Amino acid sequence: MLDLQAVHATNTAQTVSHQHDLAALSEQLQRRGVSLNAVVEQLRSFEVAVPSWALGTGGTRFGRFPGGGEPRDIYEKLDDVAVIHALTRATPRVSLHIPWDEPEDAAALRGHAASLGLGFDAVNSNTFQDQPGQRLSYKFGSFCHTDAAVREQAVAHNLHVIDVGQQLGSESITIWLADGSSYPGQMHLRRSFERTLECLRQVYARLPEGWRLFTEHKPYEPAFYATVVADWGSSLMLAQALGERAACLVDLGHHLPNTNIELVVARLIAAAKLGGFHFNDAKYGDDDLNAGSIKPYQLFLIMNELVDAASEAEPALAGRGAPPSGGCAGAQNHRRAGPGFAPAYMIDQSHNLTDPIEALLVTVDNLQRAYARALLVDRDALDHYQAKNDVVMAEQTLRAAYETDVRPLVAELRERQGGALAPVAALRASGYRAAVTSARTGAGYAPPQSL
Ligand code: RM4
Ligand code: MN
Ligand code: MN
Repeated sequence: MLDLQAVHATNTAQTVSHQHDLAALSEQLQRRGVSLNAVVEQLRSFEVAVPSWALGTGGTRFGRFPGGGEPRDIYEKLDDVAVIHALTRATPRVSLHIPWDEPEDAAALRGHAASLGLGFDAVNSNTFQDQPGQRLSYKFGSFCHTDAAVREQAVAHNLHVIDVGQQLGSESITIWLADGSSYPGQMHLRRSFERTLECLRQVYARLPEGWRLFTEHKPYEPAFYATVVADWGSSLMLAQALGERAACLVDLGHHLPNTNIELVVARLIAAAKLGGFHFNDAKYGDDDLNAGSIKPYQLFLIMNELVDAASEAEPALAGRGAPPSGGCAGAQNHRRAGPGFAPAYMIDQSHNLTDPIEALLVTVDNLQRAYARALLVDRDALDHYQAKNDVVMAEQTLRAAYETDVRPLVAELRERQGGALAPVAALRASGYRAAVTSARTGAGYAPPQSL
């Protein structure tokens, strides 16, 4: 459905200025001993999954203001993801929410996705709402519930989600629980955690071969006093108790203000329990804004931990052609990430005011920029300054990478793969939104409100 002619025309119109900017960046990087081409190629490995729930306009608990051409079903959502992938070449997978986007025929959906060049990332279960016809209520929790029958129902739902995921070709399940309490005394803090672990054990025991299970923490909302999986510590306890294939998922919006999220990431890497991310950004709470829109430096520092860990797993990822320049001897001894280091990168956002496709294009670009900047960190110099306790130069080493304008580099990667130099401009020129606005009439699909 995307008018590729229009995309090429926008690329052509920008070619001259892009080449100038790219040459300037290449020269600048050369002076630092970094090959632009090498970084472009390393950036290629950064892919991120789009959540099925982010393609329609989101809402708040006060209302929702839908835009034109919203996808009416999961098929149309996949069509939109295909557009995002065509423009960015970095979003080949979809993370499905069940039952919100439960397919009637999983095999058919998988086939449709494959025809668009798409596959499926983690499937997400939902025991935070009651569904029509559901026997027992989750009002007072699911896995933590005092009633064993409710817990059984919640476990059965998760097994069903795994089953659907298997048919779709997913290889992981993400479990976010709204379980918790809003008043002191409402819930036994330790026993509710034990019951939750017991349910997770039952789900974990039924994980298909090659699958992973992610637990996602969140400190509050909808429970306002104590959530059962409130923080990375609780999530880590669960993942460690469950076993090797359980890991923690870090949603950037699920932390109390001023939490040092890059430190959380570093700790989970050290414990070999970093499963993946839900990227977004926030000013106050679980705001689900575009990743990198509020705290771009934080996003860079998180990416820095990821690139650092990935470069231990695969030293070629150091971004530079030159040999190590006097890094501190013995630094290798502290390296831990290991060869299997491959966190799942996913987006989890709610687009209340913006066109969801445009918001996701901006997000993917922001994520790639942050990752590219992290690739530019001179790790040997950083090791060296850290060893010498040269605080100023250590910080400046990070900032030098962060302050590099990598926009031409990210655009270059997109173009090399057949994508758009400027995705939002290309989307607008293509007329896609107008086309789907006239095509998608009638059904009035209302996506769920933001959580
Ligand atoms: C939650 C959490 C989950 C997401 C739901 C919609 O706050 O972030 O990952 O599936 O919202
Ligand atoms: Mn999330
Ligand atoms: Mn959330």
